[in-house]
Amino acid sequence: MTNRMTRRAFCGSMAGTVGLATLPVRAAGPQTLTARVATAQIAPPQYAATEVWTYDGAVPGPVLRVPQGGRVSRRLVNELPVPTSIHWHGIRIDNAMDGVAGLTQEAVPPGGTFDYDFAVPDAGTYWYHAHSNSFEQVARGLSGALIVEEADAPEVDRDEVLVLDDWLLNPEDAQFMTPFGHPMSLSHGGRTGNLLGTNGTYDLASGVKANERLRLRLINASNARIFVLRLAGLEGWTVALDGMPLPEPQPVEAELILAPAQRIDLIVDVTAEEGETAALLRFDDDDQWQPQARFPVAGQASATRRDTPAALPPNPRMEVPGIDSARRLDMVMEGGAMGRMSGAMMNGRNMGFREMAGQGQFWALSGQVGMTDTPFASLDRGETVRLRLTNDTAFPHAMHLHGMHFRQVAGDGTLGPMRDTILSYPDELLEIAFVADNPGKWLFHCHMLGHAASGMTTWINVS
Ligand SMILES: [Cu+2]
Repeated sequence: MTNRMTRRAFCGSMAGTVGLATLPVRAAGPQTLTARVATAQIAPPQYAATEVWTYDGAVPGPVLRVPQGGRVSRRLVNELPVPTSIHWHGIRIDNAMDGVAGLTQEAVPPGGTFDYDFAVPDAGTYWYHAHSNSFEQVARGLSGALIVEEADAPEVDRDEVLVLDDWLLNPEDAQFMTPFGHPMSLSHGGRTGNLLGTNGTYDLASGVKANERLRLRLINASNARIFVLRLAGLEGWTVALDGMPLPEPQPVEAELILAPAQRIDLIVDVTAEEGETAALLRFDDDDQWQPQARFPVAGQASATRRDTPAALPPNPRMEVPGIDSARRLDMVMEGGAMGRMSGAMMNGRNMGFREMAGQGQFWALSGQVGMTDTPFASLDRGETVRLRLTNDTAFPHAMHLHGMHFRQVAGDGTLGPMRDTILSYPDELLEIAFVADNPGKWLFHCHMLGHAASGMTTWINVS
């Protein structure tokens, strides 16, 4: 005690006398996020390091944390050899900051910068990623977590961000297989990796204590993989989807499905005992449950488990009123391998499927391949919209709306949880509803990024 006191007094006197004189003045200017080439040991240690594209040298990029209602202010510095931009996925953002190259901004050329500065109205788990040639840039590593913290956060012992990803590497040299837009993956399920991992490593292990309470923020940053997940030695609740709180915590009893770009917030207790290993398991390509992330248990946080957690505080503007009188829209997803589509409109003319395929395009939304000058729909600011989505393809698609969250409309008219990305299975008919309360040009696209690049991208206008 005496020792500590003495040291403290010493430090105090240092700060009082020398500190002011020697502390460097903090350089003026914005905080940066630098996109640059680096190497990372994402494969097991017997393999070489992989050349990756990063934010600030790391895969995934740094975890950005900001209080709800605060601002994210970052200068993107592009040190990549190609143009890029950053999309802040799931943030109900000012349109000019949405980061979609060619729609909301010009791509930032090599050597260039762009100042992102926006408010974050909603607490929750979000992420940021490249939105310029995304199917290549995200696959090379350009993504990271954006955590918006509740003023009144639930009580947990630890808050862990788990960015789930896969990488398609050449086993000979552990470098990315190219091309990123291989026609076979574009026209089928998309680019899936042969190495899976979490937070940039193939075998994430994070020590925990028995009965410890964790908040796990799962983010699927992969190009096209639908993660099927299960808990082992962990028991708990889903408390938020795509950043948005559920009205009540939902006990995790079945498998969790995490489509590309989706997020799940869990609050879990470590029920495994000391010496055991708890885990987040995934259902693997070879039909086995494999650890996606491991949690070796050492020590004990408490003798017993705690009570069910309270729901997260709701975010603003979560209601979707007036669905009975809403404007109705219909969209059909078409194309792909083994599909029924014979052709679609592309670059202003009707094209046969074979000719489309010759130009690397395989998909259409309601008969239109990719972006056009006119939006799929022009919406009045504030109106409620119901959009029916028919999946007339042989593949699942994870459809993402920028700028606004939506709720699924069930057959009986009830509304599901609020999300920004919804998984649609082959031959399925889904309906979503949202309030078009955010003005601007908003992308609506498949988040299987190869699909988005080969026809499954459109946009809506809200004014
Ligand atoms: Cu798709």
